Amino acid sequence: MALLFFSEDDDPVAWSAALRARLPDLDIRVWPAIGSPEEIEAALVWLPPPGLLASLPRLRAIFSLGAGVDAMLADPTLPDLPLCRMVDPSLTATMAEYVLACVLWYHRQFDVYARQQAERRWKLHLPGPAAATRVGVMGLGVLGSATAATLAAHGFTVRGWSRTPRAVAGVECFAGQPGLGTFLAGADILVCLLPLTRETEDILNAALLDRLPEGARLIQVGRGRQLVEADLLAALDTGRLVHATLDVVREEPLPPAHPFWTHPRIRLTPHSASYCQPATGAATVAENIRRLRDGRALLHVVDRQRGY
Ligand code: NDP
Ligand code: OXD
Repeated sequence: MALLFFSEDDDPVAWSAALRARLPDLDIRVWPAIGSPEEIEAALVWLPPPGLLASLPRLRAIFSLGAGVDAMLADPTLPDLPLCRMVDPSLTATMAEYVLACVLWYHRQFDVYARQQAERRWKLHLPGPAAATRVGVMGLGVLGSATAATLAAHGFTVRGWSRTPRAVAGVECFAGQPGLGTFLAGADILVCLLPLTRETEDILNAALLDRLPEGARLIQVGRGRQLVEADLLAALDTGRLVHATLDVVREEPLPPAHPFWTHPRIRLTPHSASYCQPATGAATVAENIRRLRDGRALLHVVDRQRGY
């Protein structure tokens, strides 16, 4: 079986080595040297150009190098084949680590000290205990539930919100529209770990931000199109929000003239919150390739109706 590899962000050499260590006979074709398209039966991809997957006549399954598959689902030519997203311990651990780092940064008032330093002001703000900081995690899937559990283990008061009811040890869980208001009212720091779907596009808007406690902070690690950027700027101006950390934005890379670059209450990272190590990610992909060969059910298949 031949596997197409396409990614502008992931290292094809490291992925090929990690896959061959598990499947020595796997024929890996790294884009653009794909040989004959008729020989390719599976694809391991991140942000493939629209139309690429449709050009492979004998393709049987698509494996995403990322957890979120919104970009692939937006390609109208995407073949109607099983689409499997990435679920991997390194992706999960790095996301929990990133969000914990951001929450600690806010809890210990480092955003306040950064502003004070710019003003050459030396003033102590004693933080309360971690339990006094309430963190709300939107999305309690693979990444959200592990992140919420990591924050709770660190002593923060954590609540989570999902589409359907979920249970995470040490986390107060809310679901759907009926649970959203109470969830938001108790989130001093709001973390967005939702997939981008029809329902979650523009979800971080003025109406939602208004339901947060005065002076809340936002950590956006989901997808850029979930945030209404003008509403964020307005909420920062009025003080409804005091600071935002954005790992994802509507247009990536962020255009040079965008106001986020220089905003004193916004901190940016370049879509780097979490990443999948080939050494562990290849285990999931190799297992799915074995299943494909044997005709068994694949793991982590996306529900296209739901959009995630
Ligand atoms: P999962 O599919 O495992 O979990 C998604 C969660 O979101 C579920 O709890 C789901 O609810 C909830 N959800 C979906 N739609 C809604 C809705 N309309 N209302 C309320 N809750 C909703 O995804 P992952 O945890 O693996 O990944 C989440 C997202 O994180 C990815 O889709 C991607 O966009 C982003 N991501 C960002 C990265 C970065 O580096 N910035 C890296 C990796 C991922 P339910 O449990 O009821 O199904
Ligand atoms: C992902 C991402 O979805 O890196 O995995 O954004």
